Amino acid sequence: MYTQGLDQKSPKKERSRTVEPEARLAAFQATVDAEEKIEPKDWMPEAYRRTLVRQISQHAHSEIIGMQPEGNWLTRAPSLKRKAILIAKVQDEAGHGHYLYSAAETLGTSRDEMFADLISGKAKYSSIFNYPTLTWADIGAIGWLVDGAAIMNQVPLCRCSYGPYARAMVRICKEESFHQRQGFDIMVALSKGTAEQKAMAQDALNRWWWPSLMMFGPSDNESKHSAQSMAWKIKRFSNDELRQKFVDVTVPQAEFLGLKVPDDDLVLDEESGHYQFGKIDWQEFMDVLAGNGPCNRQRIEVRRKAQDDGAWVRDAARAHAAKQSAKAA
Ligand code: BYC
Repeated sequence: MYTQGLDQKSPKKERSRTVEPEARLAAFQATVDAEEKIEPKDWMPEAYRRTLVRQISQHAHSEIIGMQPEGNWLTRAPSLKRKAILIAKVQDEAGHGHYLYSAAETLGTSRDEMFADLISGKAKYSSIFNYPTLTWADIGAIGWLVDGAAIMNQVPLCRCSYGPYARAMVRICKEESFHQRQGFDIMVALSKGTAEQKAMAQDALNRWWWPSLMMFGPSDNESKHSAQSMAWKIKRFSNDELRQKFVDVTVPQAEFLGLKVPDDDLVLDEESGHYQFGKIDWQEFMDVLAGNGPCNRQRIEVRRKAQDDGAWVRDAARAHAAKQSAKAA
């Protein structure tokens, strides 16, 4: 479904001779403004293509790297039921990664190139997955906060102007909603549990709150891509708008759990109905993006090893495909 654009001439070759006349750009923008989808074989400005490859591949990498902090608890989940649910969730993340890589491939970038960029550190993935999962409550906090933030960010992407990305996001968002509910369910169980369990839930909230706010990206005045991405209807809301929506929805949930959001400046502004929150430590965000978060090196190393260990499977699949096509010929 997503590979229909791959029988075109290589976009890379076209790139160097692409002239983008005003009329074509205007027609493209008119299509976007009319809320029509851009499909792989449609003409698109080169910068639009590059922006999508950057964002979709970063998104795919986040799903794949995001399996690691959660996978860390698969063997230690507190019951068979919790274990089965967590396995299903981690498998979903793998599926999301695959849909997204497929969507990015329709833009003429191969999966091998994207993997290489992840392992070399050229491509980013979400900052959130560079933090460790120290206790079982972290699995609850990831589902509740990280998937909660992901849903806030990703539901608008179902209306993204690029068809394959928008369609992939529909199923992803449905599954993310289930993930968010399972995380909240863990937090409810712990919050209603023993004093020790409640303390564990509070500790997880303390450690995951601020990194979750950072997931939405730099504040609007620092976000270099937002304006153009919004004009192209790739993004529908700015980073700060989405962050605010997340805080407004999540603070009452923390109150329901009887937990304290670790922000002394958090206050409900009765007039606007929005929560005002404290300053985000953007230096920490920049450090994580620069590769110096608590787990950056470990995450990439695990990914690199998985890539190397899987080489024989790819070789076998290629050999099988060659044999089949030789037979057919
Ligand atoms: N982490 O101009 P900006 C998930 C980068 S959820 C790392 O605002 P843009 C999951 C940004 O790439 C997570 N890097 O950029 C959940 C750019 O760098 P480059 C994944 C970040 O693109 C649960 C620079 O900072 N979700 O998958 O307009 C379980 C300037 O930023 C971050 C998505 O990827 C960050 N937090 O907006 C399992 C959703 N924030 O490329 C899995 C799709 C910013 O110029 N992505 N940067 O070197 C988006 O919506 C947007 O790309 C962002 C950033 C909101 C993340």
